[in-house]
Amino acid sequence: SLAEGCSLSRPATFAAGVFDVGPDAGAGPQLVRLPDWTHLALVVGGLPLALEAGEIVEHRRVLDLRQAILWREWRQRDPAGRVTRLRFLRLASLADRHLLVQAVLITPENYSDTIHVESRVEWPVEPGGGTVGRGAAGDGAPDVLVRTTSRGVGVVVATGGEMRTGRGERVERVREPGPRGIVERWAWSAGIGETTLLVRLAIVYTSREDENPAGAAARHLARAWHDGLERLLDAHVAAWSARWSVADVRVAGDEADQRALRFAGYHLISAANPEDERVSIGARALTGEAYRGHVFWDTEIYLLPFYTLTDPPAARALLMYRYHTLPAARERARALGYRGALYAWESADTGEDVTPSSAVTPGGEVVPILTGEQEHHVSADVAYAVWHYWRATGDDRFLLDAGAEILLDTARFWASRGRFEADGRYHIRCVIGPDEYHEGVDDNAYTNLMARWNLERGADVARLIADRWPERWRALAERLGLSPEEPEAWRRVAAAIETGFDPRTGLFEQFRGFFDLEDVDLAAHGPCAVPIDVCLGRERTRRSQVIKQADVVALQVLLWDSFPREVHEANFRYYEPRTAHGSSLSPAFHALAAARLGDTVLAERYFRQAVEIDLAERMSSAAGGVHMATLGGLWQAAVLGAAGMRLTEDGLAF
Ligand code: IFM
Repeated sequence: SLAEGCSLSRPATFAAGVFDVGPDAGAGPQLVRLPDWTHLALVVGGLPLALEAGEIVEHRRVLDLRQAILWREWRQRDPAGRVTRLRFLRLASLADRHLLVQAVLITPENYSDTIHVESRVEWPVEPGGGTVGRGAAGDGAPDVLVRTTSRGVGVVVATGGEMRTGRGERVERVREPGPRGIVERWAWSAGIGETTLLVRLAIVYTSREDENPAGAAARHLARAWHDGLERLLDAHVAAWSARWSVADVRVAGDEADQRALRFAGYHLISAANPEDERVSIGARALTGEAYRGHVFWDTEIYLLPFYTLTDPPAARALLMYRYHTLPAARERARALGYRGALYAWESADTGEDVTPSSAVTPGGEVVPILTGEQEHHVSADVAYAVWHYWRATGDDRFLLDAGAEILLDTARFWASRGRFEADGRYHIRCVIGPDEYHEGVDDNAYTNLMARWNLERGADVARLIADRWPERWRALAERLGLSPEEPEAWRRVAAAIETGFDPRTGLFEQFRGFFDLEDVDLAAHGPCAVPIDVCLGRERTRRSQVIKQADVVALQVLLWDSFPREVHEANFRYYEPRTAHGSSLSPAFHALAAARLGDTVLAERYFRQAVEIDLAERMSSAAGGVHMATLGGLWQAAVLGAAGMRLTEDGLAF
């Protein structure tokens, strides 16, 4: 979006963890649209300056990934022939998470005239649901306050601007309440070739961090002004430099891949906050409204490896979010008649399941969404991330204070989710695996094998803590009501879990009956402008072996060391041609698996396919925000795939 707005601009500001329920209560909570702090109206000699008025002489926006600054260079010839040059800078500080900075240099190139600049910080016209706002004028008073109605969270956006001419003279500011917020105005007679600088700071505080967000914001704003622009910029750039020094991936010989990995790193670094363990990262982080800011398994499976290996405190905070939402996961399991903890398929601030119950297809049909009821593998995915974080970092304190409880209660869930049946095997019925084209399936290989893994790690962690920290174990077991026999029973369940593995072919059947479904030749089907389930129709897709996204392939990626190479080869070659990549999560994991199998050509093809999701608008969904799982998957494809990095008992191996 552009500061002065245009017909395509749709600015939005979100704060992690600030949700509200909209008028459509059935749709669940969504990230609250906060006041747009960036808005500026520019008027030259009575004419508004806009890209759409007059002639664009030059216009370039650069997202500086190294310093995390958005630069904009703009030269506009207005309808009266006046050429104005503007240079903008905008950032959200990594050194100070409350601080947002905007600076603009304005130069009249071929004229002298009066220029007016107006900033308006207002609560949105279409607030997220019942969100209400109010404004107050005057320095030191809260600028714009938004209060979420369903959650009662208050958000204060305190702003202020300062303008100086090239001669160092301060331009007088008029500050007053507007109809929905605060307005600041400057007007000066600009001499030809003279550059004027406007600096604006915005401070965001929520009642999540401070009981009195207005007071905290006002104090913070005063401190920031005292520090001054240069120090604020230096601190931000230094914070980014520190993060890049451990997170950068260098690619020799391919600039496009290099840029794609830096783009991924930029968004991954931006999205995490090691200081807040009450929030996680939504499918699009804070970059857009798709999925309403909800958190999926994407975080634990696609993003966590990046954080675990480059920023353990951020990884820990993300896992603590799952610890704090464990009560909701326990309640969900209990409500559905299971034991232990079943994490929400879609989670927001409380950890309750907030998956919408229906959606409208591109053809206008209202279809039920069953993932909230049936996509249970998320519990094993959370456990998987906990275990790997602990293995990589040796953070015993986290394990004892939080991680073990997650591993134990998710294992307990799996021991209650399925049943021993007449064939002596343990079956898990009526689930949705990662391939969401097939609903209500039995013995999904991904779900069952991840459940098996979860049960085994649950039993392992019980034994480990009982041996190494017997006192802690006694307290934990008592609190969870765990008898000494229970973890041993998990091992028996794990040993009996149906895997769908056929030793003759080396294949896992994606779910029971999958091999009997119609085999559609996707390659022969040709390009399809819409997702394949729309092309074939939902019914036919359901009755076919067409797969939405990496399912068995995702299992391979996660449990790579559990299977011999021939099994990987057989499964990848079977499932890859049947996968339609209807989810943005899919191509990067295919790149990773292909790279591990040494199929460089296919790995590169999938890597580029994943890159194009955000950098070439391949799935026509970029307006909803960047696809965080793709970006985390790209990092994994490069580091764990192409570079072949693995964590072994002896440390890192390549
Ligand atoms: O979590 C994913 C899911 O696997 C496929 N649909 C999109 C979700 C959010 O990215």
